[in-house]
Amino acid sequence: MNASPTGSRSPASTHDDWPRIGDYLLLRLKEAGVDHCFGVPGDYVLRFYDRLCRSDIRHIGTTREDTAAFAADGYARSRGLGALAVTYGVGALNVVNAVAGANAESSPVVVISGAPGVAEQRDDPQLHHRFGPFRFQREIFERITCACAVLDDPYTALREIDRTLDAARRYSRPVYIELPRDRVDTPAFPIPHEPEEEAGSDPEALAEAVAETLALVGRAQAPVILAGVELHRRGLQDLLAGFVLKAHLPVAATLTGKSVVAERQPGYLGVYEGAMGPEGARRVVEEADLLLLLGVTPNDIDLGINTARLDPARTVRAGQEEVWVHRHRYPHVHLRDFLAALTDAVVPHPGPLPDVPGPVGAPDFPQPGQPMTMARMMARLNDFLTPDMQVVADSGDSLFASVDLRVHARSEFLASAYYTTMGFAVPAALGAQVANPGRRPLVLVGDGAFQMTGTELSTAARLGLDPIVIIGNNRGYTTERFILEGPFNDIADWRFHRLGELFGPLRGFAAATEDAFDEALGAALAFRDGPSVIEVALRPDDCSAALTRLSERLRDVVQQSE
Ligand SMILES: Cc1ncc(C[n+]2csc(CCOP(=O)(O)OP(=O)(O)O)c2C)c(N)n1
Ligand SMILES: [Mg+2]
Repeated sequence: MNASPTGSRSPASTHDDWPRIGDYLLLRLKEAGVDHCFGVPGDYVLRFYDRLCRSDIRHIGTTREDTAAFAADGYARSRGLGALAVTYGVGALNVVNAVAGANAESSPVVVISGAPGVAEQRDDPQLHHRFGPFRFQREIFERITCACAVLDDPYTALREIDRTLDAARRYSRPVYIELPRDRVDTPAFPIPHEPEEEAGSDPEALAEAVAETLALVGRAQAPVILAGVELHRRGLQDLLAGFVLKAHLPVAATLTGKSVVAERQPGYLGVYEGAMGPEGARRVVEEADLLLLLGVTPNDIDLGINTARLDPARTVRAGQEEVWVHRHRYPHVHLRDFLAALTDAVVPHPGPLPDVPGPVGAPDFPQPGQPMTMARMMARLNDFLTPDMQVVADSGDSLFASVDLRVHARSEFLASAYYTTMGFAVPAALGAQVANPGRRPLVLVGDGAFQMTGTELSTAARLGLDPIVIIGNNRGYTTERFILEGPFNDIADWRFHRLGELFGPLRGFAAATEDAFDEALGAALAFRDGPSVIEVALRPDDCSAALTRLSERLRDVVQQSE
């Protein structure tokens, strides 16, 4: 769309029965299941904030804009759409990393940015927050979203709102909507909303792909399913669960798809991540004579920094809109249709499901006075996890170690697992709990990542939310230490357990030993009136088994590229 004010028409002043642009945007968001909008106000977006506060959508103020975007991302992963509203320049540019992450991770976040009014932009003045031609901001977001609109023209604004929101849901990716401040209250031409017809699967290609796949499944001795993140983003978890049950096949998940299947069900193998993942899952997946890759995105994290051994000659791969059976490609076959048709026709596989060790608990915990380690913490958390919790992990060892956690039901593990931005977990947990108050977040975060966006804990406290935040304080960037040690990996040693004095009301605990950790965890579980912070003292050189495997691999990569 043309962002230039010269191309836009004047607001229609006489059409008082036409919806106003800002109100229509809010209405359509509400209809799409968005009950909350995160963000920080500023003068270019204040008129929209005024409409927001009069609407059925609740504003959740955050301490920064990037955390608003992380929160909207966490919200979107639960609700199917999340929204944030920020001011021009200083606000919008602050969200670029988080929105790029949502784009990389297929999370449908709606970025609403205020902007100087169309009339104000006309003479190209030097307005505050400007950083170049006015179109620059839209151009930046064009690279990290699937659709952009500048609502400068009242004759097309409503259609543009519909188009962008449809795109966010259809492609499960972020969109950008820029609203000049003098267009918020402008009546706009009410074009009827006609959602774009989604092209369905090609019936013949679908039938052939299903027949070929089922013939292979029928002949295979040891077929295995590998479930990926696309199943979560398209809301296909129930379909997958039905297929797994009827086909009677073992199933593993990728790290980005972790928890897309219930992790405590029979036949669940654990996370497969090549040589970086747990050995049990690796062995069964790599020894399978037929592997069904469902919704798997072949990124380097899921492929264990290219240590995965997946032979295309033994693989069926179903992506969003195509299926590969060995090296034959079936275009225009949608994942949903493929999975549904497979489920209808599959014959249960005979034979027992492989016996892979379940979650590692810690029956001998606590050893009084014993210093905490990452491995023991994860083992203990496996005993404490309850079905009403969702685990939110930040980048760093929190993410890698959580490979060994088994969450209960499906879709209760949130992370920036592929884009791996630090600072995701605390704000994403805020968004996830606002979206789904019935699920209590268990946040796993390193001291470094917490120092980036931990201020959002104060928002959780303000809202009376009760996440349990476990901060692994290893006094620095341990993940980086294992790849390349240097003084740049040391950070300030905060007294995290005293955050309540600043961010409260919240409860803080310091846990250096196993008995202190158990006591803190018990008290945190019982405290439901606000957040709990458990600061776990770790040695700077302590790490999970998964991080040891990863860093060996990354060290090779870093040294090879020198
Ligand atoms: C925004 C961002 N900056 C830098 C990095 C690179 N990085 C990856 S892990 C890491 C260290 C994380 O430290 P901490 O949160 O304390 O976790 P730990 O590794 O100590 O478990 C860094 C700096 C990143 N992933 N994201
Ligand atoms: Mg650290």
